[in-house]
Amino acid sequence: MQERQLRETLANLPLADILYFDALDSTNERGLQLAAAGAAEYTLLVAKSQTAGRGRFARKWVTQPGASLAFSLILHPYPQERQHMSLFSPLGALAVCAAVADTCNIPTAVKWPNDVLLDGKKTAGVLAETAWDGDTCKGLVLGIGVNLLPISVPPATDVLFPATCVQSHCDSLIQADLFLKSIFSHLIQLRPLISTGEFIQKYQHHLSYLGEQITLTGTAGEAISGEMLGITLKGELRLQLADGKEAIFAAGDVSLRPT
Ligand code: BT5
Repeated sequence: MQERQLRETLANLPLADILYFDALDSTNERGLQLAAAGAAEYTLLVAKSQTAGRGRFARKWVTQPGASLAFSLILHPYPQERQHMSLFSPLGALAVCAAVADTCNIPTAVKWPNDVLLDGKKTAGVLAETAWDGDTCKGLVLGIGVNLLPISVPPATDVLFPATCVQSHCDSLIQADLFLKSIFSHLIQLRPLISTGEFIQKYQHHLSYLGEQITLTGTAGEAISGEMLGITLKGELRLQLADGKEAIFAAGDVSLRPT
């Protein structure tokens, strides 16, 4: 993706600024620094390559120059959205799903809470982080990484979950700049729904493993198995345990694996 082409493609979108980097440690890391320094809502950071791209729980995210999309968007959640901060990560995932649907004839699914799956394999990941000044939230940084072309897919030995890329499921040629434009356009369309039940309905509609047996792994490595019942209004996972009781898990506490 050439910088000039990207700027032309994104020219008419309501972005405050477009910061393009040939190489960067992490667009989320730089986004957090800029948010803390007062960067405006819808400042976009795009990197061709990342040397320290990251996922949740400090996991590594692989960005392949020329084949992956890696960007972060600075948001300043409105007061009514602040009750729903945990839904920004799914917002990013649903925007990626909608961008895939614009281009390809393949069903998309969200693996709770932040992965986009095509044919059951991970093609995109979302990382929402917040910048704080004491008790004041200085902004939310929504980072999205998408595998576009086949060489962006890391070897199976390097990933916790099977991976794929968008191009492998599409006949038409995927162009990074247009794909980013589509994600952003869907994101701003979906964002007003975040504080409504309609958002949860859309989220649940895309949820993979609904009604299936799954295993959650807690931060201490403990495994919790049960049937996925759905998600709560806050985006927490509802699980029916072996004893028939329902348990609720927040995204920051557990990782999900199909059983
Ligand atoms: C995520 O975390 O999936 C969130 C990834 C967010 C990346 C974007 S890129 C732009 C912005 N800047 C950043 O520094 N980050 C964001 P998580 O659910 O924790 O998944 C991480 C796991 O995904 C790793 O441990 C690997 O197993 C796997 N993985 C790493 N790179 C991958 C890739 N390119 N494709 C598929 N899986 C990958």
